Amino acid sequence: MKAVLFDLDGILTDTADYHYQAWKKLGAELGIELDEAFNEQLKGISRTESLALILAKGGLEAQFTVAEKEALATKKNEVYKKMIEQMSAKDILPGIKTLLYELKEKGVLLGLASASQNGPVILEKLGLEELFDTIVDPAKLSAGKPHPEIFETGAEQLNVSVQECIGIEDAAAGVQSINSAGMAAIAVGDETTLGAAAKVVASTNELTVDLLTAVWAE
Ligand code: B16
Ligand code: MG
Repeated sequence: MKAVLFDLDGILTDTADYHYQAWKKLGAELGIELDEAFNEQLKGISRTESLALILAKGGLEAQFTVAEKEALATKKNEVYKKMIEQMSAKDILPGIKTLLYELKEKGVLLGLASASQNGPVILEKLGLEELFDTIVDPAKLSAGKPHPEIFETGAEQLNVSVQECIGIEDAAAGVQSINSAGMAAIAVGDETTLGAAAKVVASTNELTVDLLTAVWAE
């Protein structure tokens, strides 16, 4: 195991809930009600694709021009950015900091494979930016999760093969992306939605170097 590629929202920190609250607010303004089950589909996919799914849910996809959709996505992002303003190291999910430091100590490379364009800002707020050897820029990808490109690019940027990497995700689209890239996937969350991963754990606390090494060696 030479490198670990981390998803951000839902793995390093719980921004997944902020995304949900911000989309819920926009949905309410448009008369579209979102629930947690629907929100599972939004995890790991881009802002534009999330908006498309929400508008489709309300049967409103044909009601807006491209420019109007962009404005709606920006509106959601402004709400989201307000929500993340106060974030700090206290918002790192349990067990993550220890895991990152232990991996670093062992010389394992760390990469961020997040669909979020806010990723670098959040890493900085969490005080984790210096631990990461690379960040994939989601704006430069031709296809987002579940396509493998984001994880393949992470491996390329770190100069390692996909077989030498582990990918960690909390979203079904992300697990599919890792699997399609040919990496071993570890998922955090519910076995029923994330069962395609090589290993599913209930909490980030269970992510240890030993667990990662065991999954990689399988
Ligand atoms: P932004 P991840 C993803 O991040 C989120 O899971 C997803 O809900 C969000 O829409 C996407 O980032 C884009 O985020 O609007 O900040 O660019 O889980 O891949 O780290
Ligand atoms: Mg995520």
